[in-house]
Amino acid sequence: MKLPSLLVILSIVALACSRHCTQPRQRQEWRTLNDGQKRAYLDAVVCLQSLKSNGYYDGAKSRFDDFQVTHQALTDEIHHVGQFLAWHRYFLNIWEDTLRSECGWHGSLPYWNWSIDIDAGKFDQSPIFDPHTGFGGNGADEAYPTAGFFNNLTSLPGWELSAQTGGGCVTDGPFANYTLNIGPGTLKRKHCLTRAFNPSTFGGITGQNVKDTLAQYPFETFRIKLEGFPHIAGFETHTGGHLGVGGEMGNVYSSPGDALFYAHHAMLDSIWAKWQSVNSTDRMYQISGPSSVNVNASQVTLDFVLPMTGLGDNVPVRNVMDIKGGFLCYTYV
Ligand SMILES: *[C@@H]1O[C@H](CO)[C@@H](O)[C@H](O)[C@H]1NC(C)=O
Ligand SMILES: *[C@@H]1O[C@H](CO)[C@@H](O)[C@H](O)[C@H]1NC(C)=O
Ligand SMILES: *[C@@H]1O[C@H](CO)[C@@H](O)[C@H](O)[C@H]1NC(C)=O
Ligand SMILES: *[C@@H]1O[C@H](CO)[C@@H](O)[C@H](O)[C@H]1NC(C)=O
Ligand SMILES: *[C@@H]1O[C@H](CO)[C@@H](O)[C@H](O)[C@H]1NC(C)=O
Ligand SMILES: [Cu+2]
Repeated sequence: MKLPSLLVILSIVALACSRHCTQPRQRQEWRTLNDGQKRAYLDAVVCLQSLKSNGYYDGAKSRFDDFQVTHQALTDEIHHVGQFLAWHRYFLNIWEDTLRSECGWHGSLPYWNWSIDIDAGKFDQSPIFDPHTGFGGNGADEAYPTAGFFNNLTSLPGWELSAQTGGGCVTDGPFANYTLNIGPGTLKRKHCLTRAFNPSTFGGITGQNVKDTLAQYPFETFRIKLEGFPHIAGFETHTGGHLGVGGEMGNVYSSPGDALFYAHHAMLDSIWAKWQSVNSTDRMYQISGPSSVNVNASQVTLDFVLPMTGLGDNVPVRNVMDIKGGFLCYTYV
């Protein structure tokens, strides 16, 4: 055998091995981390906020902004479409990788099981809002010029603005006093991180509603139930978590400005992974739904390429279907 062809074979073998997932990262529920692990994650996020932007978009100043601005720019292509879950899964993975590679963090992305808090009737007292070992609490009780889910809160059925508390800047925890450069909504304006807890959305994130979501079949009804509005009126897991926290998290464009976004979406991703694992032969590679919000859009397929505008490579949906497939390598515990 000639040397060049041997090299080709060796590199194919090496590539196949590197794509093999032998030690998946263990993504844990927030409250199962010890205080040191919680701090390490929050410190890594603060680190990302202090690193300089790679300059993908005007207006992004930090590496943290790079993530938020990517989501903001792509919002109309990645929500209310068949690739909604796939895109967010991939986005979270880049976030997790970046915290590790650029901020020296050694952990796995934590998820937030809000059902534990809702079912106990103690949303406000969730350890995830702890000022010292969490993300800080509700916004101050004051009006702040922030934009709602579609830059217009009143357009959401079931939304009771009167039930809202807070609304102003978050005043404790690691992100108090942090100045966001991207958002609110589609804007790029310096502002504080806001939250506005709203119990009128909590029905979307109960343990029962997670069960009801998992019971959907096929993928088409599952993804519609999970994403919720505007496919269906009222609140589901996706919208319930976003608008239950409210403020920046309540805006479909700029929500990654609140680091809770990643813990919330990891929970949604875990629900999808659980749904897939019920019968992976049948469900692992099920994907459907329109590939854009345009009228008569074609159906999304496994070959549909997820846009990442430089934050990461653009990859086909197929690559992110299996969380232990090799391109991705993690699991939920
Ligand atoms: C989330 O919490 C609910 C309510 O306690 C529980 O039934 C469910 O098993 C939990 N799920 C995960 C993935 O932790
Ligand atoms: C907000 O929604 C209401 C009710 O759907 C609508 O009348 C109003 O024009 C919207 N405002 C903006 C700024 O989009
Ligand atoms: C935020 O700023 C205020 C006023 O400067 C200060 O009192 C407070 O300690 C700061 N909070 C944090 C968490 O840095
Ligand atoms: C899983 O799905 C495959 C393919 O559709 C099917 O043949 C099989 O019976 C399913 N297994 C179970 C346990 O439902
Ligand atoms: C969508 O498809 C329908 C039925 O084929 C057609 O009548 C309509 O003109 C199409 N709309 C657009 C915007 O392409
Ligand atoms: Cu999103």
